[in-house]
Amino acid sequence: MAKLILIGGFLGSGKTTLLAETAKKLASQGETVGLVTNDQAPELVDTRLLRRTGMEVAEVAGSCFCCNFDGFIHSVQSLISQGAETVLAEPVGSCTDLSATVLNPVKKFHHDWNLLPLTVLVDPRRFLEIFGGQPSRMETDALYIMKLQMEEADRILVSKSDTLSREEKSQIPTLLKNVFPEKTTGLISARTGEGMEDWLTPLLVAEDAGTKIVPVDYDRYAHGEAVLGWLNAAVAVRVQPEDSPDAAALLTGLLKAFQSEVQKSGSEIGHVKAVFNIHQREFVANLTSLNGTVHVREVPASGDLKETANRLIFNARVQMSPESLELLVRRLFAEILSPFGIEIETLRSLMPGRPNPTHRFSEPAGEKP
Ligand SMILES: Nc1nc2c(ncn2[C@@H]2O[C@H](COP(=O)(O)OP(=O)(O)O)[C@@H](O)[C@H]2O)c(=O)[nH]1
Ligand SMILES: [Mg+2]
Repeated sequence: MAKLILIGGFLGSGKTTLLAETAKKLASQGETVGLVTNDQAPELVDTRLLRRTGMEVAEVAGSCFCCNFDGFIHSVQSLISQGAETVLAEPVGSCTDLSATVLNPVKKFHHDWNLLPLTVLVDPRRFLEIFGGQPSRMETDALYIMKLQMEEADRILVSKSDTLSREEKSQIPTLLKNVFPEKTTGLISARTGEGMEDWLTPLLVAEDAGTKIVPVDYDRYAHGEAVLGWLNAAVAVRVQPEDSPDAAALLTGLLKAFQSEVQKSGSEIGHVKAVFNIHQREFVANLTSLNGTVHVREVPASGDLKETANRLIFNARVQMSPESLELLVRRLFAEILSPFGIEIETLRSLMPGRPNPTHRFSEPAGEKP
């Protein structure tokens, strides 16, 4: 039976990174792994990053898994038919109610798959904003989505444990036990591997998938999603073969300029991420909060995964209107990328629509026969 694992959690919580590390770990044990990414629009940084694992990646773009359940099922089926023994799927970060709308429908309609428990990741800073009394710039209904994600989870993992102080490393597990006494919770770092074994080994033989369905106020959920403007863009960059621009500096400049512009309005950032390919080198950038640090790194390009086009993929989810977000991004592209001839191939900015799930179960589906 093919295994299906969903790893949810809010924007920037570390899902894609954990998916990639889990996929590599399972592949090293001889398992064939397939991956599913998900977004409201095409041109996904995540898909590009996960293809680097060398594993098959299917993309459900244009709608979340719950609102396009058939598209999700089709992606999983196609990966399994190509030989995947385990499928790892990453739902949209602002998505919740997955137990009622995805896990339980899968349990009911797809007995031939081994559905494993729903893991939800939470960024430690956001966790401390919600439960540790720290101030938050995030809209209350976006925080409501994060709370629902944790409440419906079968496993809660506070991510990026490598960034925590000693005090936080003891404070967070205590808070987790107090708030979610009945759940399996823990700390994890996909970067150092801390907590990976403790999470994954029991997960692979667990049977408690989608055990919790929580009441959801869809007006608050829709509002929490709608406060985030969404933008996905792909830009062709014209650079002469003899020119060797400092791509890392350029990408850092772009994200820092973006950050300081957004800081003027104080709008919280969910996640800004970019992949920049230039002269067959690949650079990845991330920013996961308004006052966070811009991280840029070069990732080794190899063999078939070498991207030959000089191209920037840019994804931003920010608490501002899609129109303002688009104006800002177009202006910054023109200013910062001005040393090159650029051509915007695609640019979509949108406000996520009201979630309208294909199925919604009010009770967990019965046990497998
Ligand atoms: N320090 C640290 N950073 C991490 C870890 N996991 C993810 N990140 C960083 O957090 C940011 C968001 O990660 P990503 O996997 O794209 O999150 P997603 O939006 O939930 O898919 C990126 O800059 C990652 O490099 C971790 O375990 N430790
Ligand atoms: Mg992701």
